[in-house]
Amino acid sequence: MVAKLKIHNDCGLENEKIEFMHDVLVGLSSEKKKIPSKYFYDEAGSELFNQITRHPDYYLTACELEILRSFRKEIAQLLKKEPFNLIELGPGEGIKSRLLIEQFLSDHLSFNYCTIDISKNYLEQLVRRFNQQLPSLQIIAINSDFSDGIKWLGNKSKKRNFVLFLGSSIGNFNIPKSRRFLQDIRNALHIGDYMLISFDLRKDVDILLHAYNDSSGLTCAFNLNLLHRINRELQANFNIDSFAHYSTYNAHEGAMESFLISRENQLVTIASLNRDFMFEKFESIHVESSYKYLFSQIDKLAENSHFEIKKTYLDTKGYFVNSLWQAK
Ligand code: AVI
Repeated sequence: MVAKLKIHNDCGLENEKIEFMHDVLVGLSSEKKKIPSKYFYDEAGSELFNQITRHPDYYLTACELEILRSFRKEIAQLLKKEPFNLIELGPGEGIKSRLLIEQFLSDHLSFNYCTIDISKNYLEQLVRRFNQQLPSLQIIAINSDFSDGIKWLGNKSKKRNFVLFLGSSIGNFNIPKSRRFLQDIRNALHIGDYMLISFDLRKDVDILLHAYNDSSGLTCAFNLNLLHRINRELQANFNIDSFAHYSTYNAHEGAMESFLISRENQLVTIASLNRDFMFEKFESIHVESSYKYLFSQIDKLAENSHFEIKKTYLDTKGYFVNSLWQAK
């Protein structure tokens, strides 16, 4: 049977370029320059991110795969009672969700797979791959941001929902934003619906520093690719070689923080914004924060967004958590 493909993109993506222009203008005009990390993921950035997830220094993906392999049977047991929508927010290459889907299919669970991503390119590749690898799977692909996509789904289906928010993606939001985001998801769900959400835990700082300064220079290329993207899409003239990648750990925030640092005094023109931006030597652009969690913070986030923590799945090193939440 051929899997069904529907890509829905009626959630207002036309404004994507305007939003990008706005965020770059505001970010580079601030006293402390910044650009949101969501703009890393153009085609080249997504490919670099895929390579990072396979690199041994970036331990996060290996830990999460170990957890999913160990506990997928138990998760399938929990879901077998009734038909459900498996909803994945930001599937990436779908390697993690595939582990669960294969288990669910082999246990004959009744479900369809809805995947939501801002990147149309990512979605198309994923759907093509899943159509080949998992031909009996019913797929709905929604090209939108997470909150719009989940609202759209909430209105469409009365079935039990099981949301996957994997890859420690929540870690790229600060704590207040995480809380608002999780409350939005909770509001789109029904009482009793489930969410499997992953968090990278606080750990030895050296391990964190290696993960975000990997020995092959992938993270460096990933961060600098943001300037390539601005050059291409907003007609800018960043000289990439005159910026350095710098990632460090902020112990008080509990976050890895990444910056691009200007190696010299320089003027950069962004033609589509009709603006020049001055960079002094050693001036930084903040490009990403990756929050690392204490167990108490995870408990508080669940409580504040009206979820109950049903299970906490850990990898053997104790680096990473997949937390199973149920909507209260
Ligand atoms: C997607 N996100 C959870 C990754 C992280 O660890 O913050 C993105 C990333 N940045 C550098 N390496 C990976």
